[in-house]
Amino acid sequence: VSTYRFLHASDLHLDSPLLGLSRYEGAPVAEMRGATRRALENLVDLALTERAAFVLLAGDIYDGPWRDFQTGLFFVRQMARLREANIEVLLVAGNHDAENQMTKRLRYPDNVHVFSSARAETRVVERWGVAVHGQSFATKAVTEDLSERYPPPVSGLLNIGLLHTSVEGRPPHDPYAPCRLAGLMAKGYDYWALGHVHQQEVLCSAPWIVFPGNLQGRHVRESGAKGCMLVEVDGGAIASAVPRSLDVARWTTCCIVAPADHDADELLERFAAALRPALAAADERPVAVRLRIAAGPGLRPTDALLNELRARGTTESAGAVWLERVVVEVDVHGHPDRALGGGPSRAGPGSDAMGSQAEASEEPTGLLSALASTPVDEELRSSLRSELAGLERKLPHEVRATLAAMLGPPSDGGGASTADDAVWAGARAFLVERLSSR
Ligand SMILES: [Mn+2]
Repeated sequence: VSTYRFLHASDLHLDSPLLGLSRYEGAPVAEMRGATRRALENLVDLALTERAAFVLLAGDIYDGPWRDFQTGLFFVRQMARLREANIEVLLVAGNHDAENQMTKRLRYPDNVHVFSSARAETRVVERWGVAVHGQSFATKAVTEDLSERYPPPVSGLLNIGLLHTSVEGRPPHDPYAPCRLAGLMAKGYDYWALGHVHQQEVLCSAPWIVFPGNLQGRHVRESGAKGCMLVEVDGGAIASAVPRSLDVARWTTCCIVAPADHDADELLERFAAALRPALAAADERPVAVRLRIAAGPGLRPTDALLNELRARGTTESAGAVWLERVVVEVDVHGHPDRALGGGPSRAGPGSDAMGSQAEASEEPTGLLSALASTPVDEELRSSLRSELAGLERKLPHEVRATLAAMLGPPSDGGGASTADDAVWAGARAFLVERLSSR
């Protein structure tokens, strides 16, 4: 076959939580739930509709070891759809799903080839006249240049290198399996199908050296369209490689300047105006928005203001906007930023994968002051409850009984139980101590 298409994707991070989203009434919770799974379904749909010859997955299929087998079962189900259509999948493990990281595993359908982590190997697919060379990560932190030991190209075939790498270092990505761009260019392959960097980037087009970026953005720093590369092969050579969007939700940052008198109506108008282009760019998808407001020192980040902004976002988008966080940037005298909503001081519901974890790099000083000052409000209390309930289900029942005795009966919304307060006080003391010692 001389003309065909294949797909190149990487960094699926299947079942990775979407970070920084606090649930509120009107937010597109259902639409964003399971976004990484929906994006993989979209990839498989694209492979089927484009009649792809094969699919390449360049590492970080999983975010880490599976919490349970559901993640693996879901992946197998999608691979089985490709098997029905006779589409082969070739994949390497990356740093997140390195061989020694995965505590649970399942056998894959026979259309899936996983490259060895022991050495670089070549998989020839006769039907398409292609040789794919690859090696999986054995451990999380692979520091040597794996590409050096990739086999020489097989003459007469289309040669593809499948590799999870930071290339010459691409901060903020961890510098795993670093290699030289010149080394990749000199290898004699036709296409380097890379993974690890979550931003789509074509480093070179002769030969092709490509990061497709991740399949679905997972926090506000992974903004814009996400998807895979659709690659055309014609007469044994790469004819084109174009990005295709597969994500089901977008992340974006909107910036506005507060009116000088901090008039709330005008502030909301400016927010609405900033939202419109972001919504248009997202093409009907739900959008998680971080709003940055440049303001004089008089703008008070109140709960009422946060909810006015949420309400306006919902109105403008018919419920497609999820206001991730509002950051008020005080533009004089170097006052520290103040954050509203989202983030560490107001963790979201812990009972599902919608994301309640704080981003690791968020300001620890902000967290410290939040911990020192935050009274235990109802939102936090109920989020703590659901977090504990989720944990509780996984415990052996004798431990569960002890825990139940410690916590007492759940408060019915209004009442503050002293057991909750004790848990909160303990958590606060622990976190303040750990954060202060840095
Ligand atoms: Mn990754």
